Amino acid sequence: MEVAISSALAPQLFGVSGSLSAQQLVQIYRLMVLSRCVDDREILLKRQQKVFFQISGAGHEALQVGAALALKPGYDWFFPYYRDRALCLALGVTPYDMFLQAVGAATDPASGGRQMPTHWSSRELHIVSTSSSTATQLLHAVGCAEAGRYLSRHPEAAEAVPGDYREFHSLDFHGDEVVLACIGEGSTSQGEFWEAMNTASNQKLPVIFLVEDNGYAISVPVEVNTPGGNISRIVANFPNFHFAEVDGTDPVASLATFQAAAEHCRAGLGPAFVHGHVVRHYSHSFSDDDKNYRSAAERENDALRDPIARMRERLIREGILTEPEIIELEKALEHEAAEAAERALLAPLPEISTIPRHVYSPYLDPTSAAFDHESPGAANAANSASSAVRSQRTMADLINACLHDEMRRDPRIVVYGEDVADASREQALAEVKGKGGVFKLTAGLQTEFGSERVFNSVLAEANIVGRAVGYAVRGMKPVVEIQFFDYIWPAMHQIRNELSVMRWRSNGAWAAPAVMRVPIGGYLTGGAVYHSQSGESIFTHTPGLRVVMPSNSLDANGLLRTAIRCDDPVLFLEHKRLYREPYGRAPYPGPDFSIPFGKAKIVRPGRHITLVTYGALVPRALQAAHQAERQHGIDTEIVDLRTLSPYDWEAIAESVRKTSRVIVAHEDMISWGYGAEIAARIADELFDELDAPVKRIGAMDTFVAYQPILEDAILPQPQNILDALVALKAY
Ligand SMILES: Cc1ncc(C[n+]2csc(CCOP(=O)(O)OP(=O)(O)O)c2C)c(N)n1
Ligand SMILES: [Mg+2]
Repeated sequence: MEVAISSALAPQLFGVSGSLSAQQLVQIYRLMVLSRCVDDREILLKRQQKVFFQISGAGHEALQVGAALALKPGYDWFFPYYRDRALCLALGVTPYDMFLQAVGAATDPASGGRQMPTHWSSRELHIVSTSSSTATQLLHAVGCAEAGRYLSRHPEAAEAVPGDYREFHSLDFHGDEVVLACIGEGSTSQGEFWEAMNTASNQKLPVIFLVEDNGYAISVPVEVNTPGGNISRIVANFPNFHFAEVDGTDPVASLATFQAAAEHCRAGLGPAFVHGHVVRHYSHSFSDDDKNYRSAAERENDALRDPIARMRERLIREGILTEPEIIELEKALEHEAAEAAERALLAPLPEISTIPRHVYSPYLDPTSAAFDHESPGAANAANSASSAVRSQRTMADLINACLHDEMRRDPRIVVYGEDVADASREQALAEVKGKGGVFKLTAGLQTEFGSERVFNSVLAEANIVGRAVGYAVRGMKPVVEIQFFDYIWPAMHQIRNELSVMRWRSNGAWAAPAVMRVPIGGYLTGGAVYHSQSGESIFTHTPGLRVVMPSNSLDANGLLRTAIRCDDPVLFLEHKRLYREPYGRAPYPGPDFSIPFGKAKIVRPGRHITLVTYGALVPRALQAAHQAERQHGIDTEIVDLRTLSPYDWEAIAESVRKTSRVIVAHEDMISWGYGAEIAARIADELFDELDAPVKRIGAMDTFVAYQPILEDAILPQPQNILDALVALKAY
């Protein structure tokens, strides 16, 4: 059979192409057996309680070795899942590397002891860090393929630029690179599988989707997850795909299948779907016993399809190796695995002091002076009564202006989301004004920067954020929009388990510094349950994510610039009610105006009470403070936090030391809200400074209702703030 083989091992062992030689077949067998030996040794270590988790690739080896040998590590890109031991071995991960992860060593190259074994990662080999979540990685693969295509068309975007995140992300790309994304058959039930297939198909992306079908998802058989029991039949109508179904216990057939799939992708014809039938030779994991849910006959049948036993027989049958030679080879591999395990058990363990390392970028600190370009000229002009009313720009204007400025400056930025383009059908732009977002925040971006950089996504929030992870790990800067905060939840899995933890879990090897712009909040009169939600504390509770919430035009402009130029993922919350309010308008501050994160602003100095707040409560607090002064002689100091994670503890503490009385006010529900953390910390660290209890103001513990009299009662109003100021002053 004619197959071309290329991999880390290929040049010296296989030559460039030609039929498989005896030596090549032995090398394939070697990789398969080595994978099994590493699994078996790891199982032994688990029994001895020297490692803490085990999940094996046994039964999947032939399919995976076939995939690896058809692709190029360090050139193509890989998004594996936890069963892909033989794949990773064949790509160049060593047994020693694998055991380092199993023991949780400091020198574990995949995660430094942070992730379970078989959660692969290698920058050098282009294996992007994977989580335990099933199917999330497929969307990363799609974003990665999009980024590769973009970079090959715009090589200037790959150039490093000093002074921002681009300095720390070297970009490499190849015009014909392929992305491999692997998944079990049970996990194809996840929405993210379908979302990834959708975009790869529509955009003809060079992604090979590999479904490793072992017939079970833990204890759940394939027919429960897949109607009719065969995923190939269900996906068959996706356009632009190359489809293949293969006996994944046969490495030679598997290799040929991947070779053809890769050719389709490299030629730019679209994605490929390889459905490999394999067996799960052991139970799901060490913690599972399949005797509890599989019949003896079924298990015996699977055992007969063990790819290693089959390949062994084939080598003997074809006269390539004798039985004694096979026994000798297997012994040598067993010894190799045992020796690697022994060495790994002696490896140094991680220092406790290293735990916080790589939660955020160690290269670029968005709280630093490097981001402090809050030009006093611009700020003063904004506050000055003499500035022309016409030059006063809304928050919506200045966010849009910042996006224009930054896209001009940085060719790595792409902007996408639902309805963000001016018009997907470009020909319409000759006669129409363009949509540019439901709030018009992205208006004109597609017209200026083209449809490759500004485009409508599919209507699927996990798709938006998952692809952003893929773009960002390649060093691009996706600035995506989630249309309403109320609909961020389908993306929550990607935000929490992928985007925010990518850097920490890979011990700094990978990062996903994307920006998510999200309109948030109520006070809309009729916004109701699904267009008024807050919930920022759910995100400030996620390590690795920066959370920003400006209250006025200038802050929005300067903070968005910092969000885009920094090296961490940022959730940028834009209050819908403030987009076009007369409050907080300002002249355009120029293309380099930026505000560091974690720097609060005293929007009203005062002596009697500190009011810590942010977002839409800033203008409401100002109104209440004005009345408190006029009617009751209470002098309130208002601290606008501007960024919620990190937040400016020093500014809060300094103000509380001065006033000895404090209220924390926010629009979100009061219980378990953002104010709970701030109030607790004040009570803890500033107890001696206080003359009264720490008070909180927030919404009622319900969703926001449609009928305006209900909405008014649910959300905190200036009158509630005024009442609290008066009560606290009297305490
Ligand atoms: C989102 C998510 N839900 C549930 C789990 C728990 N879980 C881990 S593996 C697994 C079964 C996966 O089956 P399949 O996709 O067929 O892959 P296989 O393990 O058989 O190779 C489940 C339910 C998870 N890791 N992630
Ligand atoms: Mg399965």
